[in-house]
Amino acid sequence: MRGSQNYHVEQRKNLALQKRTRFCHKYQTRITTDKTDQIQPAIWENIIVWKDARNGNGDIYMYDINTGKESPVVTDTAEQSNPVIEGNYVVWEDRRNGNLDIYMYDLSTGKEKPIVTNTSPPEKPCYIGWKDCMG
Ligand SMILES: [Ca+2]
Repeated sequence: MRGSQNYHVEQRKNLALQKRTRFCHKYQTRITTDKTDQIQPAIWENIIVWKDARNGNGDIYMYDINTGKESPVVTDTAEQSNPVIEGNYVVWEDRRNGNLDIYMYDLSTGKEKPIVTNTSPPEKPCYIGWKDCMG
């Protein structure tokens, strides 16, 4: 009797798992199929951006949910990482100049531009700012 009860409990668990799996698959859409890592996703309205390793280093790619179209945002040979998106602007960390800088891509114009390319360590501008404030 006990073995039979365990069997029915296991059957109910398996059924619940199958329903949950079907539910998840119904509402999930795979947007990348490349064999390398796609990580650090961020989303704004219908655009998803992420760090992509398909070219052998970190790049930034995007996917438009409305069109189903994937496209590169930046594929520079240096490392790009940690993308964020808001409105038409994609912003990320970029090592193309040998240290971490911040770059931006404007979706409305298709233009990329550096935001911060200071070669100093991040502590130095803060320290100079502090000294300037103190006179
Ligand atoms: Ca890159």
